[in-house]
Order: sequence, then C-alpha cells, then structure tokens
Amino acid sequence: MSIVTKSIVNADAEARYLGPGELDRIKSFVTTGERRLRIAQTLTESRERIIKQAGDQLFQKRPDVVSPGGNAYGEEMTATCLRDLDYYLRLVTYGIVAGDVTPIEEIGIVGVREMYSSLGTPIAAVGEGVRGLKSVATSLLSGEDAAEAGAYFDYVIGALQ
Ligand SMILES: CCC1=C(C)/C(=C/C2=NC(=C\c3[nH]c(/C=C4\NC(=O)[C@H](C)[C@H]4CC)c(C)c3CCC(=O)O)/C(CCC(=O)O)=C2C)NC1=O
Repeated sequence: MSIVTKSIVNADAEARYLGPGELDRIKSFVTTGERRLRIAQTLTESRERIIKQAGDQLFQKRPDVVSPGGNAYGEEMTATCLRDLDYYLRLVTYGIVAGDVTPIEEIGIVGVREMYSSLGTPIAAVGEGVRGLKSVATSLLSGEDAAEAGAYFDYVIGALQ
C-alpha cells in the first residue's frame, strides 16, 4: 500500500480529513517521486548485471555455499540462489517506488528466517548477497540517488542478520 492509500484508509477509518503530518508525508512522497522512479528504472534496466556481479562477489566471499555440502552447491541450486537475489532486488525496487519498506517487508521479510532455516540456507550469507547487490547497485547511481536506494537495501540486510 502506498503512503497515499495508507493515509486515506487511516483518516477515513476515523471519518476525518487528512492531518497536517499526513499531508506533509504525502507532499514529500510526491516531490521525491521523480527521483525514486529514476532510481527504480536504473536498477530495473541493470538487474542482470547487478545480480551477476553480486553473485560473483558472494561466492568469492563465501565459497562454502557453492562447495559440496553447501546450500547453493550445483548448477540448479546456484541458479536458485541467484534467483533469490533477483527477488530481493525486485522487492527493493518496489520499496523505492512506494517510498516505503512495507512491500518489501510483506513480500520478502515476514517469515523469512523460519523459511531459510527450514531450507538449511545460511541466512547471513543471503544478507551478504544483498550487501553485494547494494554495492553494485549504488555504484550505478549518483550520490543522492545512491543514498536513497541504499536505505532500502540496508533494511533488507538488517532483516537478514
Ligand atoms: C519474493 C519472495 C520470495 C523469497 C525471498 C523466496 C525465497 C525462497 N528461496 C528458496 C530456496 C532456496 N534459496 C537458496 C538461496 C541461497 N542458498 C545459499 O546458500 C545462498 C546463501 C543463497 C543465495 C543468496 C537456495 C540454494 C534454495 C534452494 C534450497 C533447496 O531447494 O534445498 C525457496 C524454497 C522454494 C524454492 O526453491 O523456490 C524460497 C521460497 N521465495 C519467494 O517467493
């Protein structure tokens, strides 16, 4: 849900007009819109490169995950691992467009610990992979845009500790 929809739902539940704080937050959402869309566009266009490089970085730092006995060992499992990085990059673009981490949280964070633990996937290594996504993605962006995007990656990294 975007901040606009969320504010309206909250206000209507109390049959009131939008408050000054809500209008301020919506104003900031609207004024940063162009920038957020530009960032999402860059990341979307460069997704293949970002995932490939982040994967290479991860497997260099954590060779254990792609070694025999590792969770991402073998062509198929490695591809599934890269697919998960692709999922997180996609969710980050949702968050950037929405100006809010809620879509990331609802789609990719709730229950994620239990899920990876039941799969035997080392969650810290997934976090390391997302750190790689952040470093490659922010290197494609200018200072302010990099900082804005970085915050969404940090949210995911923080949840995958
Ligand atoms: C959009 C929200 C969403 C997420 C996040 C998601 C994750 C997700 N990752 C999975 C598996 C997996 N995830 C990994 C990932 C890795 N293993 C490692 O060692 C690396 C550290 C890491 C890559 C960074 C692997 C290897 C599997 C397959 C594990 C298995 O089948 O045993 C599975 C189990 C089902 C499947 O194989 O598809 C799910 C549900 N699915 C979703 O719908």
